[in-house]
Amino acid sequence: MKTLLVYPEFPDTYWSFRHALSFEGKRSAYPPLGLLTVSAMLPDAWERRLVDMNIQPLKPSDIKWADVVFASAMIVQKESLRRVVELCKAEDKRVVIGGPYATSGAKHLSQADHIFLGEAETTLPEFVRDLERGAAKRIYQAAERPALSATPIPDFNLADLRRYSSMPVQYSRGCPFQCEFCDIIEIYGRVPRTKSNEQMLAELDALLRAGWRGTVFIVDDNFIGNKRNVKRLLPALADWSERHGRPFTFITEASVNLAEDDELLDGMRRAQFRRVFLGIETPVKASLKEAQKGQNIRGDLLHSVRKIQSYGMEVMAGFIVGFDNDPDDIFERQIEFIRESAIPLAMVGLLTALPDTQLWRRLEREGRLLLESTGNNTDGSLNFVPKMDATRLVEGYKSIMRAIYSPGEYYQRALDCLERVVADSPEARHNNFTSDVMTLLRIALALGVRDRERGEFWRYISRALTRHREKFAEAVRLAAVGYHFRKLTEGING
Ligand code: B12
Ligand code: SF4
Repeated sequence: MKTLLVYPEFPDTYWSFRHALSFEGKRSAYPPLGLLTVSAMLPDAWERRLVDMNIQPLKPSDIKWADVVFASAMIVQKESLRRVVELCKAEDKRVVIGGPYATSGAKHLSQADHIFLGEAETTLPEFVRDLERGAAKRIYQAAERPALSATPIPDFNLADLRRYSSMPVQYSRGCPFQCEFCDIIEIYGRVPRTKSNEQMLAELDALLRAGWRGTVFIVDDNFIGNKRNVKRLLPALADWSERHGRPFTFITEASVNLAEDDELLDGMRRAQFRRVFLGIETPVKASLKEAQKGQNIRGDLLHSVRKIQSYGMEVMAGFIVGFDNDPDDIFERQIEFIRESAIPLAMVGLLTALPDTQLWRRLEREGRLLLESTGNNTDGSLNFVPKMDATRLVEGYKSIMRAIYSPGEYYQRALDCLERVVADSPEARHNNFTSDVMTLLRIALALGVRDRERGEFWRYISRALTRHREKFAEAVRLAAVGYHFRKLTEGING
């Protein structure tokens, strides 16, 4: 069976990092882990090819080659997915779809032959058996959420790893919290399931064998969802890292209560975690309460951020405006918080009701739902009727983005972050010396010569060199990412 695995295109969003990636000569941040995992679950005898449309076009010859096409997508890729399905059906190919969008938006994908709802560890082997006896069903949904012991090592070799800036691995699925807007707990459940230490280390071995060095993103929605197991993993991870000469630097996502646990923080520092994404959402307690985000109300959020930074980890964070309880001065308060927290990468979005979430159900009951979300919470579109005047909300949102990504504000946060985050060794590098120099030259040319804000760039670089010479590579990386965010902000502000 010739199997074509297709990952549809993302729009140009904050998360695409496209403007920053081009400096490194890369087109995309991560290969599609869902499809690499699905590929590893297929029978050995099946031939496979991957087309990640974020780095290469889907050619008619790819479709013609295939007997069956597997596609995976998030909601934000839905338009591209729809086109992929149409193209493949025009060639009369069997099309199988899965992933988060298929799970929550399957009703819109009527053209696909087979739809996988949720995780595929138990349903994919069932589908292969059904297909072989000519009785494959249209919908596959697992009766229960699978234990991750059934998850194989992803087929990393299927992707051309050199085209990406980082590699993804997954340790756990699910999160114990119950934030109202969150679809993770609907898709992956509230009981975090983890892989074993052996599974995780085997995945890292596989990445190492595939030639990878550099950043590895542990894509869990909440890496510390199962604290007991994570505390067992971290020493093994630190030990693996030392034995292999620290080839990887880790990034992950975690809930804010990470700051309450020194043992975890210390374990993460030893295991080479350098960046962590937190769901902070808002400094307004009434809005956090409305979002059922009790874990963010317990302590002082600014203090929590500072504490995590003191363990050598840069904090990135998500922020949201549009809660019913947001006060009139919410926009100024978010700007102030982001400034004081020294979080360079602040992903501010408008509240979005994703399908099948508690928020979706409440807004539906209240008659406030408008349409399905675009999936991109930074494009300035609202899919529900907010309490605040909608125009004021969207304008206020844009004003936050303009303020926090103006060069002066951004570079100051980056410098404050470099000051606070002290790591005991440099980050693992993916590129060799020559490509590092090329990257630096491209950044200097774009930000230091062509950009109208070049004065701010050189002021930042000279301050970074005087105060944080040993972190020069970090300072340059932050400048590149800041440039990406500024370019997109200019886009949403017209
Ligand atoms: C890594 C990640 C990213 C990476 C994507 C990298 C990449 N190339 O894949 C980055 C950081 C770029 C990203 C960005 C965004 N992301 Co994202 N992301 C994730 C995250 C944390 C992990 C994805 C992953 O690798 N999972 C591990 C794999 C193994 O799991 P899986 O994909 O679910 O695959 C399993 C099954 O679904 C199934 N399966 C998957 N595909 C297929 C296909 C077939 C044919 C079959 C049979 C089965 C199958 O089999 C697998 C094994 O069981 C998920 C959360 C999560 N827990 O999955 C969010 C998530 C997918 N992202 C989400 C969102 C909303 C976004 C953004 C829109 C955020 C934003 N507001 O801007 C952006 C959009 C991207 C862009 N450029 O604009 C949502 C999607 C919601 C939805 N219903 O579609 C999720 C669920 C998180 C969330 N709740 O916010 N993301
Ligand atoms: S902490 Fe994050 S992953 Fe967990 S329920 Fe809240 S938003 Fe979802």
